[in-house]
Amino acid sequence: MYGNAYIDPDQTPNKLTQDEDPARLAEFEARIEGGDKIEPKDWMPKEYRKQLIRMIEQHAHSEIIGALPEGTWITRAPGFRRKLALMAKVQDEVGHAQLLYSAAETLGKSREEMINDLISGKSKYSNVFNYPAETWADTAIISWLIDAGAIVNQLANSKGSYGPYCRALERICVEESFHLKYGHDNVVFLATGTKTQREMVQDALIRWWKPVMHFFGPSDNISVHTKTLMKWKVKMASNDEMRQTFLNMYVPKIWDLGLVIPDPNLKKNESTGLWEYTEPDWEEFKRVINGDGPCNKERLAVRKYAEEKGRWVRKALLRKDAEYVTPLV
Ligand code: BYC
Repeated sequence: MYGNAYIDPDQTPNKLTQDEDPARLAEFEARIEGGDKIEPKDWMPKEYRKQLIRMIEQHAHSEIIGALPEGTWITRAPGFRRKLALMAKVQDEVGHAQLLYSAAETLGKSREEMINDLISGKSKYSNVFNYPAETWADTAIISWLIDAGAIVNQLANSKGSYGPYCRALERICVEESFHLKYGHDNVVFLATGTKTQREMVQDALIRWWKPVMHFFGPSDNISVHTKTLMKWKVKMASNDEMRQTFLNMYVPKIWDLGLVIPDPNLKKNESTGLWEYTEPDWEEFKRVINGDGPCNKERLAVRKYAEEKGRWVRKALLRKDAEYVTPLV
């Protein structure tokens, strides 16, 4: 376990707010307690701003990088209808990134800085997108189970305290619910298909189960930011609570399809109502989110390429480079 490596004594809630005006802080916290939305021009503690930028920026990066594993299958999708649906989904994910970058920009960090921090490896993005989509069945599992996990997280947090993030999440959830149906349809098709198709989807589930369990973040006893973020209603449930909600909703559906989840300890404890499972390998999680997963280098290389090759378009749009601008006569 890497647990204590994460605990930073400067991150305790008292230390985080001790340099703030106590009266303003109390007023701010009372607003949050009363269910108000905080808007960009409102006063907010520095740490609230910093935490929101970190989380929304990571979320935006996850959407834009998350378009890549499935995106690699557009040219190989089985059939024209599936190709169209996958293109629309991937396009949606990139659109989510745009919404989220805009929400993060309201807090004072420019999009350029955020993209630079992504490409340089300074900012994180979701662990799951550092794994390859080896077969078409992997894209089905991603669209079903990762989108499902994202909806669990986003639906809860859309009721949170920061207005622009909540509004972006509401809209994203509507689109994600189509992705979930699309993913479910693909998984059902494979799971009820030929022997080869059933084996393909079973193998994909085996590959993705571990990253999916990691997706909700480290267990509550070792999560660094949960306490502060829940106090300020940025996160509306803890990592373990979200993982439990997901297991409760989706394990029965997976079992209904006759698929085997690769965890012999997975079962619902009927007396507590909670799912029991093998503790995820948090050392592996830590390695992957810090740059040492199977596809980290490839993912960032693609983003870097897109950034460099698209520079002239951005310049032209911003009219910073006359060479590319059609004169308005
Ligand atoms: N991956 O204190 P903790 C999608 C980091 S995309 C990577 O618990 P927190 C989709 C965490 O950042 C939707 N890193 O953190 C797109 C922290 O490191 P730093 C993705 C993770 O913030 C395309 C450290 O671990 N969803 O749906 O309280 C196709 C300690 O963690 C992860 C979002 O981004 C992770 N999974 O809680 C298909 C949701 N988990 O920053 C689908 C927005 C933790 O101190 N984010 N870390 O260096 C959140 O809700 C929260 O940030 C988390 C983590 C629940 C993920």
